[in-house]
Amino acid sequence: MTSPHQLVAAIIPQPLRVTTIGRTFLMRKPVVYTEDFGAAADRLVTWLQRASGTPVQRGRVSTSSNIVIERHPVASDEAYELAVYEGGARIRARHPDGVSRAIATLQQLFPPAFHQPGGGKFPVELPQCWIEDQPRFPWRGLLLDCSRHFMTVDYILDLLDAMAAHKMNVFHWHLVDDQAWRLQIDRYPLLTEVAAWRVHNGVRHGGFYAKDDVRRIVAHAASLGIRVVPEIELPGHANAALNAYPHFACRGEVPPIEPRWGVYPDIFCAGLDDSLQFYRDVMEEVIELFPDRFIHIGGDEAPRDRWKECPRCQARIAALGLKDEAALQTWMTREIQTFVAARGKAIIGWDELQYGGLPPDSILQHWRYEECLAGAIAENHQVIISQNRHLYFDYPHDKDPRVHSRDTQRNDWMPALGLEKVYGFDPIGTLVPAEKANLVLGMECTLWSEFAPQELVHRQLFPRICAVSEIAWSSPRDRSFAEFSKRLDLHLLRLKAMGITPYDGPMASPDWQQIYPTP
Ligand code: TNX
Repeated sequence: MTSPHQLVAAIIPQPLRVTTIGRTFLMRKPVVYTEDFGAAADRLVTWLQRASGTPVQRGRVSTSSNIVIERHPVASDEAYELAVYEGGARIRARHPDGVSRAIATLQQLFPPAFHQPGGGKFPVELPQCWIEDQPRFPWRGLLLDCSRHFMTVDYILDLLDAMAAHKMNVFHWHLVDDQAWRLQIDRYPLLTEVAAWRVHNGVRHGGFYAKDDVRRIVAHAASLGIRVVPEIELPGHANAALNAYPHFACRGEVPPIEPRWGVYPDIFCAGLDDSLQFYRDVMEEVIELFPDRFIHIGGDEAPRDRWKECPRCQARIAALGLKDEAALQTWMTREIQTFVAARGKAIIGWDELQYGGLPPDSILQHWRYEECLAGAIAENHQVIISQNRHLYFDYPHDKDPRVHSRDTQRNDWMPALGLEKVYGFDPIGTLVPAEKANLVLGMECTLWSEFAPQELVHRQLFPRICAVSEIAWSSPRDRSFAEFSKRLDLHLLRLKAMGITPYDGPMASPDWQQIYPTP
């Protein structure tokens, strides 16, 4: 049994200030009351009902156990105050996002059993406490690659809940890559009829997100205070889309869709007006579906060899008076960026986008090339830190010989990334000079799924995402891995109750060579 005092001492991510008085409060089935934050209150009621298996009411403050949610001028939209006292609990925030973060904290004050449907019981003993909290960074993201492996809508909905429980607030949805295009686009039906599927060793793998699926995911995320940023790669990582529409490729033909990872040579032909029109059409439908101000346009790993030999691309370079193929990529990016900007949207791109100069208002997501990060910062662009050596959760947790020796595709480019290394990462003062810290919007961990079909995603993410939630949310003062590890021990009970099985030491990994033999 965990005591209420242990629970309040084991919140992840660590709040800014926690004051306790060593007393507890016995909460009977509470009444949830709010004047301003109805949707958040409903969500809390749903959680309490699921946890306890009994109906919980919204209503007037009357009983001896209340949970009250009030509007209050705290420091920022995500900031909140939470008190547990002799009459119940009180949440104060100025915005629904702050209420969402407070609920995540309040849930952790309940015994771990409450995180399992039907696992909790009233009355329940809660620690009396006073918590003031606000995030370090406004952007605390997770990239989920649903292209290399398809993930179901239900899986994503649950993952959003797990993100909210850790106060993560950006779901970066990687929907397009060489191995599949996953987003329904009405004007290009072959994207989901052809480009969402592959056959390997006689087995068909794939799936796509219909517009209604997207709307469900965006709505659920919004209810949790999570933004959804779609990524539509431009002009590279396009082999799947080009299988559906090969005439957009420089040579008019491309290799079949297969689980061969890495960088593919065929990208959209930049000399073809139809390629640009394709992206404009796609963006129009993307803009309709995703309310967030940002659209990620990739821009990474786009080899330009085909453009060098393509008469149409060369004609475009000549007509526009461009210096080379790199300038052609910059031009193409700008065409699409101005198109979305006219519709009120801004773009995010990977490091490589910086080589051609970043469009105004755009954000750089840093994964690998430090000179690009430095360049973006020098030009006062905002940046998101996803540096691969610390935040790529497709990398193995340990130097597990059973993974490393067998897995030739993976050996060279995926160094081991353990929990302590993640927790010890701070981009400020290392990657970014302290005087430019204000340009760091936040951090995002990535789950590229070449080696992680859905059933392995939890194992790759947890518990490393707990560490990221803390380095991105909590103040870096007094950070100690030993102390975090103690809190994590208890936190693992919460995860277990949520049905999440985290990584727990090396295990025999799937034999990828057998599953995906090198062609
Ligand atoms: C690099 S990060 C990629 C992805 C891969 C990942 C594997 C980036 C912009 N491109 O396409 O999935 O490495 O770790």
